[in-house]
Amino acid sequence: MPAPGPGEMAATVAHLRAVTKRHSARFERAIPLIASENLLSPYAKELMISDLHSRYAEGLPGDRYYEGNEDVDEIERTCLALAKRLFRCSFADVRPTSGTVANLAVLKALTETGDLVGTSRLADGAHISSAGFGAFGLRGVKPVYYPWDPERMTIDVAKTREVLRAVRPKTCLFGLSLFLFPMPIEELRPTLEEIGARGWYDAAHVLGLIAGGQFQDPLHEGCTVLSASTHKTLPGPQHGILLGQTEDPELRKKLESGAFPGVTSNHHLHAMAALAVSLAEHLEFGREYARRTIENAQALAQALHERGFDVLAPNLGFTKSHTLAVRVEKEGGGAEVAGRLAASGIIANKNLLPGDRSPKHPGGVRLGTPEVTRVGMGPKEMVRIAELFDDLLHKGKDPSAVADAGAELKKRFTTLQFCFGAGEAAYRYYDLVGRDPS
Ligand code: DSN
Repeated sequence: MPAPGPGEMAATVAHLRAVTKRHSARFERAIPLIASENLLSPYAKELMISDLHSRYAEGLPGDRYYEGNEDVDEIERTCLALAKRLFRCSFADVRPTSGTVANLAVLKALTETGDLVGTSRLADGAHISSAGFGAFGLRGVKPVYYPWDPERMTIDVAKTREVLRAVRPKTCLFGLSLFLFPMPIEELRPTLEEIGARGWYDAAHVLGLIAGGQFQDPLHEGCTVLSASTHKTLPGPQHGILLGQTEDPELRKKLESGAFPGVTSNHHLHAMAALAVSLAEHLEFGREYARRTIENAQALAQALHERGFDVLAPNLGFTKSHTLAVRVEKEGGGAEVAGRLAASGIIANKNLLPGDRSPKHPGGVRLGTPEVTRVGMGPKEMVRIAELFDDLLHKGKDPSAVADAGAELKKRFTTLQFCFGAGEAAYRYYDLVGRDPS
């Protein structure tokens, strides 16, 4: 595509392209360790910029509010079938446009204003959906917090049983954004049954690990409903999904109307189609990708621990997921350390850790391995990344030297893996006809 032409607005468009290109180049050099980020495959990306982006299709396949949806119907039916096959479940809805929107759809379907809903505290790793200032507040439900077991780094089963029996919430949400270990759903299942509560699992972070058979399987352990975003360990587009293990027509209808018209109008057809590609790719490559993602998280945790970092849960093997958490108070605190890492090309986020006293001063950083695994890094590279942390945060090495060393490592890992079209550039910016818009 030629440059947009003369004039102020054309120059603005050209500038936006240049900044986006700069952004891509930044990430091509960087060591990306945000636990909630990943890269889209070439075939999924292609559908993201297809004509589907321009269309409306409210409703469900075969029952739309708009005309012209014959092909959309076929794509959505395929997407639904792939989702049910990948997660071995009986219900799917691929219309939520994000994880939070999926959570809102479940809240609309399962709860009434004023209800009590079981969940974890933000400091114990819960997503902001559970907060009064988030989706819970919007729906007007009140959280009932599960006590935390710092020894097992998950919900304290015995104390949670007591809370649930005393308060008897009708809905119990499980799932975290700092998700190191599976949640004890099977252990809590008899209590949920006893009090007549429905188990709901927010799988945003671990969706790809569940699908790859490398984490717990909540829909077969006691939760009837699962909500998630689709772009973390499942390397799909930014979108959302609802899954269920239920034949109850009333519950299915409630979930479907929670999604539409509850919390969406159009459901971003380009992203839904890209999701279908990602689900198919995960059926083909997901088991190995999930296995390696966890292996890398454990290797990075071990290598940081050996270099004197306070990685959480050493007695439990640090993590059983894609995520590890490092308490960095002695290195300056979560905010300062995340900033120093970013200035050295290592992208991570500050994070509240269990036991933190003030939400304004997160004591740790959260690190994740979905993206470095996606570009082909393995345990050897995790050791090198830990050395970069050590150089920067313990040995006082110059940030730009650390950034150069990180870029040197990254040079060999800039193509997409675990997808059809593997080997395609992961970060390079191309225009629609494949040219570099310099
Ligand atoms: N904010 C995302 C995360 O980083 O965990 C979840 O929505």
